[in-house]
Amino acid sequence: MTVRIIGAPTDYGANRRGVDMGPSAIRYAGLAEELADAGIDSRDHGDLAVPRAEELDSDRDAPETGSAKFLRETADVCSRLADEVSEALAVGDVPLVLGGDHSIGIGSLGGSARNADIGAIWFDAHADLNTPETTLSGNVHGMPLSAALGYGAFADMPWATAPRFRAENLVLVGLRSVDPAERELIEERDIAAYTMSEIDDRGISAVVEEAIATASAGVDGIHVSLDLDWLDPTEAPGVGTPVRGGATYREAHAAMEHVAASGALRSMEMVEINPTLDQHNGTAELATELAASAFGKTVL
Ligand code: 4U7
Ligand code: MN
Ligand code: MN
Ligand code: MN
Repeated sequence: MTVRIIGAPTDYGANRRGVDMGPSAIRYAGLAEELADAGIDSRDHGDLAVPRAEELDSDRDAPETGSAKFLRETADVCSRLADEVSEALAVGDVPLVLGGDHSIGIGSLGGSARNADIGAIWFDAHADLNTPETTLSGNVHGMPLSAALGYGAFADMPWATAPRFRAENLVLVGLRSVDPAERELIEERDIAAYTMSEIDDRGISAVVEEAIATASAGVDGIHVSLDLDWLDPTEAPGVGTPVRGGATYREAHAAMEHVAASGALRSMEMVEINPTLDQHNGTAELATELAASAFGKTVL
């Protein structure tokens, strides 16, 4: 197995600038070395070209994109990202996408689901299920799952992954900040969702084992999306939308180790690292360790 590293340095989807430096920070933290030390082969395919917000004439609130800021630019990056991800899979590599804000999940899911049926586990403090109609912020990093599943105004978008990725194979893990409209959608579409309280009560291993079973049921493999704000801000301060009460260092590793043991991992992404808010690149370093665990690093 070769892990193919693909950088997607976007910040279109988030309010706070700086998350576009995520891919550099993760590489600088030693991703390639961390994987190599764990005996995991990797190849870095560099970054997608992403025009800076400053060079675009795009109006953040262009009427045709409604309340989804930079939707056209996001769609463009995500369609190129989907191509890269599906090309990697076509030659037998496992794509590891480095964000960037979480809107790039649209491209990762789209590429992973192009020639296979997939499930997804979304490790995140947030549900990322807003639509242009329900969003309170207009930020697309809060909407990638609705975009991929074709909800609301996203119904007619070309990037919808249906029927190869369905809500019944989506599992949200680590929730502690969910908007009212997202709560309704989770209920309405019967999406599997685990809050931090449930992790407190049942333990991370039981929750993640169940999540893997649900996500992988009847599909070819799973996409793992790791929003670093899933972790507690004491462990991962370098994120744009921190929420207290997240996963611990050890819980996060245990979760990734279960992912590795499942043998179901098809593609992965690590998103939302904002180096301008980080402490000594610690959040990016943590991301490199978690990637190694997800791809099968063992101690003995
Ligand atoms: B992230 C939010 F309103 N729900 O839609 C929104 F709370 O990718 C936050 O998970 C979204 O970090 C967070 O803007 C997106 C908000
Ligand atoms: Mn989040
Ligand atoms: Mn997210
Ligand atoms: Mn965020």
